[in-house]
Amino acid sequence: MNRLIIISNRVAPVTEGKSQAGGLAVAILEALKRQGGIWFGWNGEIEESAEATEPILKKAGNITYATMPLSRRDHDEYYNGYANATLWPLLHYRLDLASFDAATYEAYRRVNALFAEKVTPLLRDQDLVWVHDYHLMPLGQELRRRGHGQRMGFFLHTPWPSPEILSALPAMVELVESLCAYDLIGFHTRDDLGCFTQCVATSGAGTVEMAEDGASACITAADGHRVEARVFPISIDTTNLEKLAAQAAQSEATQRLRDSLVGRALIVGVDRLDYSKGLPQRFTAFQELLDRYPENLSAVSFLQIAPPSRSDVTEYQQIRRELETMAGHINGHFADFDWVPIRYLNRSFGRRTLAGFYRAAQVGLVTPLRDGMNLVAKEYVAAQDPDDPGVLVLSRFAGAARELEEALQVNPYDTGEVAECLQRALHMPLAERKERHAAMLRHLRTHDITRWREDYVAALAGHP
Ligand code: GDG
Repeated sequence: MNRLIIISNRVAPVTEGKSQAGGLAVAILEALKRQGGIWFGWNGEIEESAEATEPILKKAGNITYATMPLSRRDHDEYYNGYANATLWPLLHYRLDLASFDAATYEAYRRVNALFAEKVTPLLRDQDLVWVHDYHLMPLGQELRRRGHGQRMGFFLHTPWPSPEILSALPAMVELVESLCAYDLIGFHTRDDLGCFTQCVATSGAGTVEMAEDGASACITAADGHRVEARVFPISIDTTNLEKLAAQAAQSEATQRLRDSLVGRALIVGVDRLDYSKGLPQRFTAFQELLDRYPENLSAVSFLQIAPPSRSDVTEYQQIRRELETMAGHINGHFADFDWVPIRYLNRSFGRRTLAGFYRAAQVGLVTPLRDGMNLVAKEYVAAQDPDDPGVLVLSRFAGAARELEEALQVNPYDTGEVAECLQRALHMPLAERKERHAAMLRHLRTHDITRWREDYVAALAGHP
């Protein structure tokens, strides 16, 4: 079996079996464990001599972790700069938040070249190389320039926006061309794939032959290289989460949460603190629920868990301040001496604790303005008690909306509609809740993280 070489910006500090490990890290580890291989990327450290440093290799069974530090300058310009202040907002349709700076693009290319240089001595001819996410789009091209002919795949975890948005990016054509150096490019949805193939065609990077079902395309790049672009919707470890949530229903944390609610209904949201997640609009929608349907006063609590992320980037500091002000304002206006409407927590919790919180909530509120997939939506469904399930209110701009058709789907910008759907969710009859939940759970049991990983690796190996 060919070795698998996973390359991602960050190598997750994962200890197997640890409850903090996210689904993606676990899936990657499982793939590596099966095939044997290397996980290469940044170790999270900043060191001035980074460029001269060789990757640190740590072996655990048949997996080698190969990690390296970044210099302060590369961290600022490549990671905080081009990746998170240019590409991330653009890929999420936020032209208004994207900054354009030739120096950060230069750094992006430089770090991709550096990664290619550092991983080169570790590669063997028969390896399968799987590169993850928007930080590393040009990496495949950099590896090809160094003579690597192995099968190479790329998977994009964010949306791919329409060409009208992306054409604002000065380097768009170069980036699309560089993606054509891979053999396989994976997206979450057909919409993303469709937008990507339009970009390929309009930029002249290649010619596109779309499959009839719209789920894959064959691209012939300008230099004649053929690339498959295909939809692989990422998912969760469904059965594991079902079990975890059933156990966590009795845990001390879940019990404490239930006790604190004294019979009130609970709405739950769990998101990295990121402007793509639509949190200010969500807070407004909850406020409208209380305004328009006053029977919810003192009867419903909204628990929003939002661990801070990328806090070096100005826009992330701004949204944090905005949400603190909003939560303070809404609570100040509506709270009673024995009830606080919004419990807004800027911290993370263990997976088991989260699973228990999902299960205790009558409504899962997932309203990103744009999201590649959104795993929280899937986790909320898997964590429900099938005999008395809660209702998922889901943004139609999340990739997950393509699969979770039985969720109450909303336009997250239309806060009035979200408030209405919250009211409907809170009062949905049991039979309807069960029917919707069963259909979604059926889908998630067959379309889980194992299927995602196996489908991708098989296609990468050339055995679709
Ligand atoms: C990107 C794309 C795509 C969150 N808070 C805590 C915690 N989490 C876990 C959730 C979930 C994961 O983090 C978040 O995944 P999402 O998919 O919701 O969002 P992003 O972080 O933006 O992920 C996204 C994904 O990549 C995969 O391709 O779906 O569209 O943006 O698993 O449970 N986990 C723990 N404590 C927390 O407080 N343990």
